[in-house]
This record gives sequence, structure tokens and C-alpha cells, in this order.
Amino acid sequence: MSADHEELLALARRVGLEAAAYVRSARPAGRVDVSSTKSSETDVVTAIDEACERLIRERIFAARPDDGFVGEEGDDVAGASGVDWVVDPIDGTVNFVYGIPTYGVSIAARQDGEVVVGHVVNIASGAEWGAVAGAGSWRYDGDERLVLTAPPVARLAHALVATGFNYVPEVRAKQAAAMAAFIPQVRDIRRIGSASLDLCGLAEGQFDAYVEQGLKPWDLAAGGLVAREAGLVLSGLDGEPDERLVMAAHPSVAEEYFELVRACGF
Ligand code: LIP
Repeated sequence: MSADHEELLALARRVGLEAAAYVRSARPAGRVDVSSTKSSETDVVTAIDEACERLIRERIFAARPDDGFVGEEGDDVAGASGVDWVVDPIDGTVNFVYGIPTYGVSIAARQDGEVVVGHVVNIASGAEWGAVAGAGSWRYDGDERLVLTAPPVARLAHALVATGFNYVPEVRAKQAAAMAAFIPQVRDIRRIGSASLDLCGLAEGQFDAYVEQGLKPWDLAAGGLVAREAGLVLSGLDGEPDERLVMAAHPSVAEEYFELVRACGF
């Protein structure tokens, strides 16, 4: 049975805002202690990341005990309802550790594997975005929904591109080589350190395009729906966006942009 998408979004938003409030209350002044690392010594995790994901899991399963769950900091849970949740408790963890105010809670729900709702909140600023598949995306102004429509791009050479780099040095070296060929072809790049906030910024028109390698499902799920529902085209190297490559651009330049990214060797 199809779950009510507005009900799923209401749950995502309620839990996302509570999780953001918890992180704000728990964050000490100055640098945050790192509790462990993952893919490299700079791929950091904090106790607050882990506690935030526990809170989100508790709230989601209290409301929907038969759902599945895929989170950055814990084990996957297979569900029986056809709905599963894809969650990054703090997307932009390095920014969180350093106190750079660009890190968010990203919560998406998938129905039979397809993302149907997404909610992203910038923990530091409180800015938040939502999206429902086929029903648009918006920035919240209180409970009001300010609908997002990404602007067209006049010329690819004028495109401001959001991007990010991998935690593994060898992968970063390859990305840097591709970026060296890429940067002269566009206006400039911006590297804000949070994929979900990059993609919400793309939907807002703060960026014209996006490219990143190595994104996990929880980095992409909610922000990717916000971007898609604002009219942006998302692609992988060949086919759907995935951990190998995520590209996004306005339809006015999407195919030309995707070819440029491929030609530069990402
Ligand atoms: C981050 C992504 C970002 C990427 C970082 C990191 P995390 O996720 O949101 O786009 O460039 O390397 O993967 O690890 O902070 O949840």
C-alpha cells in the first residue's frame, strides 16, 4: 500500500528539526572532539553524530516500526512496509567539528526503493527545505512553503559549480587532476562541505551545477530530491547518480555540462 507522502514528510520534518535542535544544544564551543574515523584519518565521526542518529532512529521507529532504515552511523535495518529511511544525522561533519556553520540533518524516505520525500535542515542557521516526488520542492518560511524553481544558465562558461572532494587522498589526487581541466571551463567552483546543502543551494539558484564523486546514499537522497523537484537534471557517469559520480545542472545546459564533466576525467 502506498504510504501518504505528506505524512512521511511531516515525520521527516518533525524528527529533522528535533535532531537539529539536539545537535545545537549538544555542540560545545570551539572544536568538537572526534570519536572515530572511517574511510581515512580525515573521515571523522563524533559522539554527537552517533547520538543524533540514535535519536532519529528512535523517533522514526516509534512512529513507523515496520519501516527500514539506512543511516550513516549505524547498521542497516530491513523493513516490511516498503518504506525505508535514508539518513545522514550530520551532513558536513568536518564543518561541524571545526564550527563552520554549514552542516545539516538530511532525512529522506524511499517507497519501494524510490525517494518520495526529503527534508534537509541547516543545523547552524535553521534554514530548511522539503520535497515530495512529483509535487515540487521548497524552502520553509515557518510552515509556509516557498516553492523552488532553479534558474536557467545562459552559458556553461558562466556556471558556478558546487563540488566536493573525497576523504581518501588517492581519490582526491584524481579529482584534483580532473578539476584542473574543469575549472577554466566554468565561472568558478564552490566547496561548502555538505552535499545535501550543496543540492539545496542548487535548487535555490545559489549554484548553477554540481559534481561530486564518492557520495553515499544518505548524502544524496534528500538533497537530490529537492534539486530534482526544483527542475534540475541529475545524472551519474552513465545513468542514475551513484557513489561513482553525481552531476546536476539545469536542463538548459545539462547535456553540455555532463559531457564536460566526463571529458575532464571525473
Ligand atoms: C560529506 C558530504 C560532502 C563531501 C564530504 C563528506 P559527511 O558528508 O556531504 O559533500 O564533500 O567529503 O562526504 O561525511 O560530512 O556526512
